[in-house]
Amino acid sequence: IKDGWFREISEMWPGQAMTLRVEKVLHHEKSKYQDVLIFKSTDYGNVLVLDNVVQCTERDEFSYQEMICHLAMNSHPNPKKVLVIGGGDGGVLREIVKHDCVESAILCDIDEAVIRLSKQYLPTMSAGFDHPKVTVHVGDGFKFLDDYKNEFDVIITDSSDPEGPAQALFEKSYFALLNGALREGGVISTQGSENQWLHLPLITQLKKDCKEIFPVAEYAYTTIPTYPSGQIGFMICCKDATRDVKTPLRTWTEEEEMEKCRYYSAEIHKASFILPNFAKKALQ
Ligand code: AAT
Repeated sequence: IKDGWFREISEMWPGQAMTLRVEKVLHHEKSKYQDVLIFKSTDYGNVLVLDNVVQCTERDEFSYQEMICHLAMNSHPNPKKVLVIGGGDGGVLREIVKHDCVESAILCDIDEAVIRLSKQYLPTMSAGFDHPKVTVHVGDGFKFLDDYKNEFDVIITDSSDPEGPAQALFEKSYFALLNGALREGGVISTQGSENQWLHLPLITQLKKDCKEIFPVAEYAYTTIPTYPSGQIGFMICCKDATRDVKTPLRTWTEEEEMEKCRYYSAEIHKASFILPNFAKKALQ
């Protein structure tokens, strides 16, 4: 923070940086795994920053949390048991329990500080922790997954970027673990290495790795002002070779959609897999 502005300078997006005006620093600590900063911004509400990278702001988080969740959930005919790796702010949990078919949702984040501080400073997201179907586990997602075989219908990896504690969650061996932990017909979604403007080589590699493990592996994206270049992508993969994840299997009525979601809709679901030519070409 300099002259009242937070600047997200990182080698992951060379030569550019998101800046947000700070109204007040609410909390700053070094946790066991990362530097954790929470500030109140002038225009984006409260902001969670890990190792100098914006994780979420109260104003635009819904576009990411809804999409990473519902793209996967609505690509499954009847998800009952759901796992979130990362997602310590609780926002993805909040979205999962919007599906009445869910019987249990487990979250495994590496850092108790993120969970604790989200409960204090990000109440609209951490509301997800209060649901009776939710269980929380603090630990490394990679290690946690290793203990489960043939267990989950949907697994959502809401992880930070590939630098720092989340590095292993972008490796091919991680996708093999995900595949093993899924039940028949299971679906995953993951934070797909940031975005098309900045990380095409990374995304291409990620898609290739996923394709070697899952019969269905597709890239989708959402728009979000406070992530680098205003977009972030997801890998949506399925164990069932006949599944078309680009078309929602289950839909809400338009009225329910409007009431439940501020970004996601069945139309956006389909549209989010359509890429501009430069990206389409690279990912072919
Ligand atoms: N929904 C908010 C967005 C996030 S949060 C990422 C979470 O992943 C953090 O809470 C962090 O503690 C957790 N995490 C990191 N590594 C691991 C791990 N190995 N196991 C379990 N959890 C982990 C993502 C923001 C994306 C940022 C885009 N620039």
